[in-house]
Amino acid sequence: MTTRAGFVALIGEPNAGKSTLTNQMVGAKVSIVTHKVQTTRARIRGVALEGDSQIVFVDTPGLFRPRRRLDRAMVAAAWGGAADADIIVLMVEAHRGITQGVETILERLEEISTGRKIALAINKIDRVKSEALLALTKDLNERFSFAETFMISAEKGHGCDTLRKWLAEELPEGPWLYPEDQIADLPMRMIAAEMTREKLTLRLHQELPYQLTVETESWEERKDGSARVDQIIYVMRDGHKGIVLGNRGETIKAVSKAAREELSEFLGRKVHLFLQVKVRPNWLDEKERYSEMGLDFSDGNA
Ligand SMILES: Nc1nc2c(ncn2[C@@H]2O[C@H](COP(=O)(O)OP(=O)(O)O)[C@@H](O)[C@H]2O)c(=O)[nH]1
Ligand SMILES: [Mg+2]
Repeated sequence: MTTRAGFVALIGEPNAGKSTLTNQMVGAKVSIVTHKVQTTRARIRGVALEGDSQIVFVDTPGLFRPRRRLDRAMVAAAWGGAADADIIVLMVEAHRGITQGVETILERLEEISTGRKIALAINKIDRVKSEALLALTKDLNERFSFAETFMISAEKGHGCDTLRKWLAEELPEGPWLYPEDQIADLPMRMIAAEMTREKLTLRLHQELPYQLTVETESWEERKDGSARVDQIIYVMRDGHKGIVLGNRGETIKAVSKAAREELSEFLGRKVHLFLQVKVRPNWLDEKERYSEMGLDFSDGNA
């Protein structure tokens, strides 16, 4: 039996649906998803099997014009993910079409295309009429010669089987890269921190989600089979701490409950989750915070 294996990097603007597609392909939630842009901060690998192929999806942060150190490190991680991959899939939102952001990405595709195929996935087809899709496909293929174009709905799963089968055939022959039952390449402490960050992002408004980070401080396996997980939420200002805690601690309680339930379901056992909020005005400039997120601090240098 010839096996195939390799990396497929998903790139695109923030909110294109990269994390949703990763989860859809893996069949489990390994990457957090929200309606807000720039939710994904690091490169997250989700593993899917298709026939004799093991496809490792590399979910990347979105490609956008970076302003802060964290933004720069995120964008560098996204391009880095693409440059290391066997195949790249550019995701474009069907209803938004060729935005300025998409144009900027298209301009840089040529330079990373050597030695690898680049496919186009037009996502969120559930939001548009099919006539619009044909025009968009044509337009995009005139700007870059994609190896193949797929029309998908990452959320509903439409077109995802076709895409997965194509990727499975295109990957190089070789032994599998991960054990058969592994679905993600991310330490559990980080997945747990991401779950909490997702719940925070869903509850907090405007810029606040971008100004905080979550770290798993300790993880203790208990004799009764449950786990005790302690996490710290770093915020930048006292005022932010108050907002994260909420009136009489309501917000943090709700976040903690939602994160605990999700983590407990993921692990299939009981979890005791303890959250603590700390004010750290300069966390965005602290090297250690970046390594905890799986990002390269020096990539953020201007
Ligand atoms: N209607 C629709 N929404 C989608 C689809 N795929 C993703 N979304 C939504 O788009 C938003 C951004 O998705 P996400 O996966 O976080 O995008 P990312 O920033 O590229 O990782 C979320 O609210 C998703 O639920 C899709 O196929 N159809
Ligand atoms: Mg994402």
